[in-house]
Amino acid sequence: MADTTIEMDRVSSRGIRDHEVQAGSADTPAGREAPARFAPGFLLDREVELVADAARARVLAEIDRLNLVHHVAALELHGYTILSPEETGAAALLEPLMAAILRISETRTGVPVDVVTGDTHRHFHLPTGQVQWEPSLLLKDPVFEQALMNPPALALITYLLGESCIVSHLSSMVKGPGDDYLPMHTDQNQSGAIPPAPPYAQVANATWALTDYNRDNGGICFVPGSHRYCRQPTYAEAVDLSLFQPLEVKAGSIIIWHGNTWHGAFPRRNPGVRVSLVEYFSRSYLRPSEDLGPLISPEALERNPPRFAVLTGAAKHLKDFNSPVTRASRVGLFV
Ligand SMILES: O=C(O)CCC(=O)C(=O)O
Repeated sequence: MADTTIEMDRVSSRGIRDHEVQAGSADTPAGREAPARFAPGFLLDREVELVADAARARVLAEIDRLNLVHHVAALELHGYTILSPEETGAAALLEPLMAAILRISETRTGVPVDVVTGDTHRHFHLPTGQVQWEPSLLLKDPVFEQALMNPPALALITYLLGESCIVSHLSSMVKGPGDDYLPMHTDQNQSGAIPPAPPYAQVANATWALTDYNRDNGGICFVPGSHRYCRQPTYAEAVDLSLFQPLEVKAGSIIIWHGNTWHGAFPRRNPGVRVSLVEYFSRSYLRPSEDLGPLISPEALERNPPRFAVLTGAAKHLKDFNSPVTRASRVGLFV
């Protein structure tokens, strides 16, 4: 019975068990001792199981504490959700984030970003669309550490990827006016895993919209519910603009999505630039796009909570394949 329950935990896209594994009384399945003659390989390690249960309880309690249950519902139903600027509680961060991204973008090009006309960014034609993309931001300004540790965004990412999840990359996009749209895709597909994708998230994205997002501003678009297809769009679907449903999002919002959710972006038709901070996360067993762990300074570890070390890969215990936490991460979605 306990094995079946754990299996459901693995396969459920809701990530919520139908039955709790209860320690204690002899008339609950978990209270029965397995006969000692069975080889340990037939049974889950009880210690590991309890670690997974405790992680699940913590993750769901944090969702409750921060009043995020409706966002969890949106993630489950649509595959994405939007934290409003009021919900992020991060109004004071927006101006410094924008200033840091514009400064870093200018350092690369040698030209200040023309935020009014966007003319400095008409000529960018990258595989990621008509954008200037700047990686490794966590190493460039401490303001990005504060963004990473935003409690509601982190709680929702943790719901999707578990407590041991890591930052794969933290980067910025400055998108200029033009004709390029970004074809529909899944982030899961970019992780290199072979389809079909599992129904639970292996990667997830929290993107800070630092300017207003809508269709003519070159905003992101989603296919609601597509995370349940567990596959990337076909070629025809990827370029079928009729599938693209634009988001209307106010500057300062954080858009969060499951790695299976189909998304793309419209061309920016308005003058000016669209600016975003992309926080891309994965489960701890996937290789990150940026190997930040060895590069994070002692000062950065000192000024942030312990979770920062886990997120950036600087924490040692994740590299111990036999620690209860690592073993439990193969059992429960929330570890
Ligand atoms: O913000 C956009 O234009 C799309 C970003 C995107 O596709 C991604 O971060 O995976």
